[in-house]
Amino acid sequence: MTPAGVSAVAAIRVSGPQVRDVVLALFGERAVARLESHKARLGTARDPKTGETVDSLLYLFFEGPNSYTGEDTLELYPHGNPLIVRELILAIRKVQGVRLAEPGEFTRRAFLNGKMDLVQAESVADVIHSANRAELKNAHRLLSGTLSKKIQELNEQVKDMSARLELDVDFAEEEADPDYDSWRKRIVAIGEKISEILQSFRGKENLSRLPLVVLYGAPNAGKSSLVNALLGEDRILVSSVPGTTRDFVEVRLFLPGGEIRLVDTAGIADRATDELDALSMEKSREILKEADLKIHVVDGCEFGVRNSEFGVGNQKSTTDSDVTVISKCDLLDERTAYNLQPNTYNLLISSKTGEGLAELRQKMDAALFTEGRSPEDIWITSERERACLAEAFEGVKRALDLLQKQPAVELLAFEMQLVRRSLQSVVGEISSEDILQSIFAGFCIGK
Ligand SMILES: Nc1nc2c(ncn2[C@@H]2O[C@H](COP(=O)(O)OP(=O)(O)OP(=O)(O)O)[C@@H](O)[C@H]2O)c(=O)[nH]1
Ligand SMILES: [Mg+2]
Repeated sequence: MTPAGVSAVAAIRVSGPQVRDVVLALFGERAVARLESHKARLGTARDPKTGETVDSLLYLFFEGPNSYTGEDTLELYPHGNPLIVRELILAIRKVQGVRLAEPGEFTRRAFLNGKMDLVQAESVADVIHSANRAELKNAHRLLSGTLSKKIQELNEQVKDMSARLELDVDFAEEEADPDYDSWRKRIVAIGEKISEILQSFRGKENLSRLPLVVLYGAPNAGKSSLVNALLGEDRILVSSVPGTTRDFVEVRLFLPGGEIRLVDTAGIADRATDELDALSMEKSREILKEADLKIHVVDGCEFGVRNSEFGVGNQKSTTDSDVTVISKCDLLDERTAYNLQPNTYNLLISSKTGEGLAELRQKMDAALFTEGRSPEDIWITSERERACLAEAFEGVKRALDLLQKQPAVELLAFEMQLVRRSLQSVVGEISSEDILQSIFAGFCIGK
């Protein structure tokens, strides 16, 4: 369950009918006799063949069906030394019938054993890979079955309708003309609900893609100092010599809404002093093009001077940045600060005193993460779910078309059956081996 590498503790999951055999092999007969569901125990795991100690560790047993997969499950928490983890896995594999899990196999089993439907199973990957709070919240909603419930309700409505339509087919001769208008209304209502979910699709391409914020400005403006101040540590070299930063430097920063990539660039001057300088500036311009948010850092001292000498209009490049900050405000005397025009910048900041940093964080957060913050929002992220829903929607359109042109109960019943099948495949009531294969192949091993 945990990635490779050294950690305090690692976690390994074993699932299936042989779990008790694994406990027997690692911990002996008494451990099996004392095994209790949902209870953790401390034990010494030994290699079943050599009897050598692998590690002393905590293990946790879940008796099926009350487990993640619905089968007997064992979780082991050895010390996070890769040597131990490897040996422990090798020891477990010496038990007859045990093999390594495939990516997503535990979740796949959970689905096959009815612990969750396919929408929920797919959302597990979203829960793990969501890059910000809004996405994570949505993934949790999907996992809890909020969307599944909506689809099941639709499914019930279509099922009910199909049943009535089929009844009409059977008794067509005895009945008066079917009430086509009321059929139409019901189909329209179903179509609207399907289309609502369809339109909520946002895809996964943004999932796990961190927003990019780029700081830029003249040499010596205080960009690197600002990154350090935001990080709360001296990560990037800072000096009073203009042109200190040559390459762009990327760091990760947590904002309330999620994690971002923050890039410090080489200062951009009007004119390059040498070839290296020109290259640095070129790199800065390149990365700026990819930015989701551009922050222009303007040296407060410079700004004050320029301001009085040339007027505010000289700050030409402020217009195409999203946020402009005036740096080093601790150095500004009152007169200069007073003369600054608030409409040409967004914030006064000081990396030295910390002034304005909280506001800057807030501005970045608002600019990058406000989307999808409304509490009731839920959206689908799975291409597969969208395709099934689109199919259902097409069916609805065909049914409505029929009603308009040449209403025939048999044909209508047939179309609604197709709609129902598409809805069923969204939640996985109908699914094929191929589909399951492609869904779970993208999962992590151990999930
Ligand atoms: N008093 C004060 N000095 C600052 C502040 N921010 C930066 N400085 C100083 O300004 C100088 C330049 O800072 P840097 O952070 O290296 O500037 P930069 O924009 O990264 O410069 P380049 O990498 O050369 O483009 C250093 O001497 C810093 O100590 C601040 O908020 N207050
Ligand atoms: Mg710098």
